[in-house]
Amino acid sequence: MYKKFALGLFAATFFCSSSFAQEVTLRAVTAFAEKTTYSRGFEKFIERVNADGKGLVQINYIGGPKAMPPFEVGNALKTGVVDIANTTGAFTTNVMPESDAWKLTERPMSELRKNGGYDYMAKLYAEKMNAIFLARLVDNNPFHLYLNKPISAPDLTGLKIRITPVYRDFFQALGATVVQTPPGEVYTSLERGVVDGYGWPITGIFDLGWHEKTKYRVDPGFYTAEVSVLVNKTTWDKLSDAQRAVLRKAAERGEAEAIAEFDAENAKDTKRQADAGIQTIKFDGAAAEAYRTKAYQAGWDGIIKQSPEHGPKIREFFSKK
Ligand code: 173
Repeated sequence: MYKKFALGLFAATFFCSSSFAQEVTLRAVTAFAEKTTYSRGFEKFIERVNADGKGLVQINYIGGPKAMPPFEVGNALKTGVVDIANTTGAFTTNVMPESDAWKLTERPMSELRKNGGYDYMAKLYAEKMNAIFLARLVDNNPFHLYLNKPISAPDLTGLKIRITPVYRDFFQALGATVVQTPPGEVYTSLERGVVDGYGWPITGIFDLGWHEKTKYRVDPGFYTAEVSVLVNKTTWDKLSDAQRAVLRKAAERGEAEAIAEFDAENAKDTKRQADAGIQTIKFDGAAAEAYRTKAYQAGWDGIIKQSPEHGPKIREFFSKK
């Protein structure tokens, strides 16, 4: 697979060193399984580009984690092994630690594009990942803790929980022992009892059958999931204005649709989980408030520790407090 990528890259560099005069085909990967919740927005984006971009720009969808491990996508994009990627900040912290901060946004992208928050992050993506942050396709979609052992207070002492960087600081602050895995290893980890629970958003647990191995969901949720389309900047710089316009148009539509789309999806999957027999462990009132406050506190502490230079600035743009 990688050899094929590398040859393609060589050919692209050799034959079109300055710009893509004719129709160009861009290679795309997604960090989430194909045709599942967190790839769907990207697949719609690709359809729109391929419909609109005839004679200008086309996307060759190589696929998901079977083609490339999720935690390698950031580096593959940076080095130009792929031209476009659908991924989340938690999967690209090896290239840019600040990317995981999107989970802490308390303002929609429409506002962040005006208040300087988008520009600040876009500059970091360009500098650290050689990437254009084109569009956020997932927003308004809280994360939750899912468990197979009941808890009566927000205390995870003695429990082993599957994480990504999204949940690490918060679940550790609650006393958990954490184990990082890509989504593709969650099912077997639950099945073998390697973990007692996992972090994941409110939507998507049915995609890979995890509902079969899940007893409880803890409410309330916390943060908001982010999945976005990134473009290799070297590739982007070679595109014509017309080619970029095709990508921008599909990106803007996708980003504009995300909030309403996830309003509907969140409600749908909440009901589906209840129907599947997943019980809720619910913290109310002051306990819920304390749980969420702790989540954001631990989250920001983690980002600022990873990036003392940019973390505090990003917090000013993203946070309500
Ligand atoms: O849990 C995860 O794998 C994760 O970090 C994530 C991020 C965004 C959407 C879905 C999952």
